Amino acid sequence: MTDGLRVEVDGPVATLTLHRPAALNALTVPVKVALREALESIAADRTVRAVILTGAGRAFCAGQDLAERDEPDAAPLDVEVRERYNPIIRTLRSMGQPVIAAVNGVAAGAGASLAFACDLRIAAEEARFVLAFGRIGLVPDSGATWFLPRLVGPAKAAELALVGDPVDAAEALRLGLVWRVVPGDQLMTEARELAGRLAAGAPLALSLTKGALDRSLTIDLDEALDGEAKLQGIAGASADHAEGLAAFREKRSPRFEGV
Ligand code: T3D
Repeated sequence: MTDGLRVEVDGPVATLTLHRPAALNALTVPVKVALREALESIAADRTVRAVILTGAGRAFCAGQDLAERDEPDAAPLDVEVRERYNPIIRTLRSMGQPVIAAVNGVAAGAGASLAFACDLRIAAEEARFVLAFGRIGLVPDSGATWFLPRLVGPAKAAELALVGDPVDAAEALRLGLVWRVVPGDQLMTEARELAGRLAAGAPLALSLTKGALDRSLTIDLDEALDGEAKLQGIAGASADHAEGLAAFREKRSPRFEGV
């Protein structure tokens, strides 16, 4: 536990908990630095095969800590976004492991963006998403303008970003913004169960799939087909593919090693 971030590694699953509950886990510079460093460290750790990102207390994350903006040495906003937020979002997308956002409560501003940048979202019934940027005269950042149209389509994205009404868990499920909604006291159990399933998967194939999905919306079908063939060549040459075939033949669960 350091700088408002708790990092726990349990076997192949790492859990990162934003931990400033009195401020709804708002993001200070130390928290952003700690989160970036933790993600980069996990990205390089082949023993970690799935990641959960959640928040302590009643919130997932209230976005930028607004108290910090009053500090005389606060960085200009463009610098803060470029140097502190964007590397976190880039790492979430470039790391091979799947990342689950366990959205335990309100996710506002860059807190919502953090959840959108994860691969899967599972929400507590109390969760809500608030595109709070406009209320304080800012634009959505940390990837919100990129992720939202991909997650919910351009019309709904415009509604969420421009009108800014909160989206509760039931609506988020209806929109496809979250994978599942569960009672709050079952959230981490469900998230760990999902993480365990992902961690038992073939790491190389999951990593290649994650990258292919990210690229898919900016390339045409021919490029996607060529890309899939190339990736299948890589996955098909892996020991994990041989293990998957052997497990199928022997009617047992595969034991993937990530090679
Ligand atoms: O600035 C840059 O560097 C650029 C990057 C920007 C990225 C961004 O994230 S901009 C958006 C920043 N976030 C917000 O504007 C959200 C502000 N918070 C809210 O709108 C509401 O707090 C919530 C909708 C998230 C939750 O509402 P509610 O009624 O459940 O809780 P509350 O009573 O408003 O807040 C509880 C406490 O958390 C309260 O402190 P207190 O009075 O008990 O001592 C409140 O001040 C504190 N808190 C909530 N959000 C933040 C925060 N403290 C600092 N920063 C926050 N973002």
